[in-house]
Amino acid sequence: MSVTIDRDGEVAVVTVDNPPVNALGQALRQGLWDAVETLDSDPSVRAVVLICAGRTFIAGADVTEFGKPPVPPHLPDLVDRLEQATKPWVAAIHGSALGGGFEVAMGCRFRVALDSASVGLPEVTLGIVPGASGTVRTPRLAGVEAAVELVTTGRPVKAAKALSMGLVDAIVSGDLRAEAVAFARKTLVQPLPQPISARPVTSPDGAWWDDQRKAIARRARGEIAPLRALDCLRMAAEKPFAEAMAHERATFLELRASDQAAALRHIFFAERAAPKPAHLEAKPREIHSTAVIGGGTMGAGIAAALREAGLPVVLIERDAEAVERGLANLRSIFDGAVKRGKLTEAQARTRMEGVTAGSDYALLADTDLVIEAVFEDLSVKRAVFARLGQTCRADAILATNTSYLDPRLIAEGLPNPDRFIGLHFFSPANVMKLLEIVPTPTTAPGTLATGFALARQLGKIPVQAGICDGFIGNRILKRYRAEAETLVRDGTPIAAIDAAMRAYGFAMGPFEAQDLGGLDIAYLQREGARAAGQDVPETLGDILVRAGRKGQKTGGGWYGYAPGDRTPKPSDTTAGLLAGRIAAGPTLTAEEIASRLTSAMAAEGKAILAEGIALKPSDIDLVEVHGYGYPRWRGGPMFAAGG
Ligand code: T1G
Repeated sequence: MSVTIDRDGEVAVVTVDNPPVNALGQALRQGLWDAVETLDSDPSVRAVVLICAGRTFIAGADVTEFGKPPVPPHLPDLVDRLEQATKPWVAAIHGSALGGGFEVAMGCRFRVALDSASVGLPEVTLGIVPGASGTVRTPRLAGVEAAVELVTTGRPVKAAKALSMGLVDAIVSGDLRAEAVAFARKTLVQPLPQPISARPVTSPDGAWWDDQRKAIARRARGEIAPLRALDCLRMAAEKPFAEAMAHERATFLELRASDQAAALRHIFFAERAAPKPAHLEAKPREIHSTAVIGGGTMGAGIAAALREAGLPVVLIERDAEAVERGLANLRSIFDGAVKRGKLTEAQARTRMEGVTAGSDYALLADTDLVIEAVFEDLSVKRAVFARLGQTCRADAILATNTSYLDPRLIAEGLPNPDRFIGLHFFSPANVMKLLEIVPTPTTAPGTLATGFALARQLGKIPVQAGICDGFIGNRILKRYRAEAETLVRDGTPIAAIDAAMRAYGFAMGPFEAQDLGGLDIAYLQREGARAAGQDVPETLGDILVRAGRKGQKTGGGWYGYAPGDRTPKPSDTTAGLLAGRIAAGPTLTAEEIASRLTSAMAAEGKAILAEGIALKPSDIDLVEVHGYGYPRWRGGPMFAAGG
């Protein structure tokens, strides 16, 4: 860690260097404090530029210090000290100025950002609120509305938007240091703006705040920090600076010690550890060309994810008609992104231009990576790999997107099986961040490393899974659903179970989710297992599917649905079909229901760890949070169970 000072005439340049992300640990806080003191007492210095070495401006307080007792100088005091400096400081921002980093920038009189930079206050994503004036100075800098959006969502904004919100004073490109020094020089010939803490703030009326609270509560689904952040922002808009600062600090310290913050820190660090598991030593293969076999929902989603990462894609389907359908699926993904403003028309066109489609496997003769995403049937998949084995280079990586079949059986007879691996994407594959990586006993370390490298290239969270029925995620899902059915058999109403899991933080309960996805997927899976001679007991879901109730797509499943309406309604038909299987039982509270189901997930997780199907508990938590909607602020089933 270093804080160095050099000069450009009457402008001093303070450079912070604390890899990897210039986090504001105690040493850096002290270094900056000393720099302010030094420069304040140097009459030859008339302005100061604060800039960072490395890939980013200060990315926040050092999260690894959160469990330790706070050591001075405390960040709020450092920000005040910067603001009281006798010379104007200009924060020169590149990469991400986040949390305490943006608060330090607000201690400076001006903020100049590189056009590729972003700024934000993501503290709520760590279960806390900004703790060094983020909720108090931001409304004074950019207005209450902008501050509420920035702080309660925790979403950073790009430089252009930051300028329009008033969060930065100028955007520059090219040589940030030179531009910032020039900007600093200009400030010397114009009146200085007031320090942010002294600027007025206008509070919207009570109704506006109430509307914000309702909207944030709906979005938060039990997460505390966003609503506490709103309280701090209102205090900042209605009370004097010092009073609001005291409130913010008290809230920050309270939430930092909370269970939700501990859970969110657990997920934060698990996400950062996931792409580089300790056992991965081999060098990954470089991937410059890819192909996807199958243009259905999963295939098109995977092709879109590969295109998002800038990789050229060959899309293979069995015949011309299916090829057109595959291209249409892909096109509709990009068109949807244009409609949502995520892509421009031109970007969508470029995405499609990078796709070659056909049914001739000869197109794959020189492809680096091929991902199979055809119908979930063993013989169909084996036929695909037989052709890939004849066509592709011996060192091409061949992957299957199977979610239930045994990858070893799919790869049976494949020449050079060391290049084969399971890459289990989640639907929609271009959106869902989770990627289960499933090596077989013959998968080479280099192939496994390539799977992880591909995840980084696609911005996915990779989790290595062993081979068993459903790998990690679907196996736990099966246990979760079975436990939910047991509660129904014991007399707990379906709607009460769904309500309990929504109250726990899930977007949907187990039965609503099945009705949305379709009960027949798991049913066919069970029937397949029964046909293979496995003893799979009849489930309540089987009874419904056999009665034609597959969910929303058939107008009814666990619930009933009015035509054109997706609102689940208790169904007499379902009650009638299941009547004989349901016994009267104790009425459980929502907490008891949630505890039963999440404990069952954790118990299955324990078994998965014991069998070596998952390498560590946090991997299971990442699977559940990024693949199955487990509330992030609960930390995942293993963390929630104290694992
Ligand atoms: N503290 C400590 N370590 C951090 C860190 C932080 N704030 N941010 C990142 N790291 C580590 C990370 O664990 C990893 O370590 C390495 O840096 C690279 O990270 C008072 C209290 C900046 C956008 O929430 O969003 O300020 O695994 O892989 O993809 O109000 O890191 O290599 O050992 O993510 O290039 C608010 C969190 C804190 C920002 C870079 N700040 N960081 O992304 O790299 S709370 C944040 C990020 C706060 C004040 C409050 C991202 C990044 P390792 P990486 P990246």
